[in-house]
Amino acid sequence: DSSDIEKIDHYLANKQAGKGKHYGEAKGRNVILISMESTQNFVINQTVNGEEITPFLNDLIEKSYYFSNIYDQTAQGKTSDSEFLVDTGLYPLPSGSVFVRRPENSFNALPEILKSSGGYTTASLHGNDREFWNREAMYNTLGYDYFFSKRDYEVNQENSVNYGIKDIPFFMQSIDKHKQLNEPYFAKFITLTNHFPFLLEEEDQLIEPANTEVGVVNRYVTTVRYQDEAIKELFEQLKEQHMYKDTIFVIYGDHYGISQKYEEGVHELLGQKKTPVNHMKLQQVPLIIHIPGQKGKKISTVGGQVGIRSTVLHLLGIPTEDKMSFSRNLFIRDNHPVIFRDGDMVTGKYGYMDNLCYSMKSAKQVSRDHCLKYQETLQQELELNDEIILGDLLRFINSPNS
Ligand code: GP9
Ligand code: MN
Repeated sequence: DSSDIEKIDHYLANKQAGKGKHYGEAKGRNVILISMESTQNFVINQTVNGEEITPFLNDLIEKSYYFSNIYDQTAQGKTSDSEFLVDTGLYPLPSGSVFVRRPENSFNALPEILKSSGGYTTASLHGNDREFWNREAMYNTLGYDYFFSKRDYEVNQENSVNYGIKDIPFFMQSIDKHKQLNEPYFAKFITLTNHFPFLLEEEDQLIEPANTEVGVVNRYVTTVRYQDEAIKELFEQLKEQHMYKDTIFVIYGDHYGISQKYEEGVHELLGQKKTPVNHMKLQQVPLIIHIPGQKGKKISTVGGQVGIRSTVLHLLGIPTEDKMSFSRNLFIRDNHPVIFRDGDMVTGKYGYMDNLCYSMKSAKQVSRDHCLKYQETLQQELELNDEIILGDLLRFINSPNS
């Protein structure tokens, strides 16, 4: 009821005060989000047999804001959880996917905010079926005007692999749909080729597979390399169509690709020891925000995917103080813990995993007190989060007339 809302509002208010240095830098621009399937941060600036895995992204980073310490906060809802984190600034549920469980809720999501504060047209583009992850229903709730899905693409055996249409034909066929959106627009592209078990025909392999003991990891390198090429070709197309300059690009990994079961192969590839801290660091996903014409800057603040929404709104010059979410602007984020759905957490200094506390610097186990002092915040945030989602509490503040 409304007392719950007050309690939550009290907790969330003021946490995001102030306008940082980058406020409004991308005001009025079109927004293109690229959700990169299963893309972990370790591939960035990493070579295999002397070849870069992500040559295009490595170049792009030099002229972008590159957030190099951002953690995957998804749970069982995988891609749908990452979409939820970005659009709502809330955490996913501990089990299942919010997309499937709560499609009728009110969320005051990013597409809705962009529509009401900036007159944006909003769209999601993805080569899978509309029903997958209950996207069709949830996208209505989140405020997407258009959803271009498998049925809107020409998909055949030749241009497909694994889950569906390959990223290059997906982007190439997307341009015509995308071009029709009224400006300013918010368009989300969700890639697909870099999905477990990372299958790719030889003709599409632009890099040799890695040679670790783990086949999954060896193949992963080739599908990430392919995805990098696809994004490069998207950028080339956008430039040709004069759709590049007036846009802000937000490119991020949706969640890990290599599960713990296969992680030895990554340790081998990176020449690192199998330690809890290295495992934790492998949960990082890249976050690249590119505003054409800007100077590059690496931001090493520790944060999570939940922070993407506030960061983007901040750059667009749309205030976030009045928005109910757990999203903290990644440019000015303090030492607030990055919270994982299973109760683990990480700060700049400490990582809490399976009830043990580690120094992120020395990788050694330290007294649990260093981590336990964040427990109250962590529990409070997750509890409030679940109250909001399960009680559909944002409906009380969402009404356009309120
Ligand atoms: C399917 C794609 C992949 O549409 O989003 O789903 P995932 O298994 O990564 O959640
Ligand atoms: Mn995914």
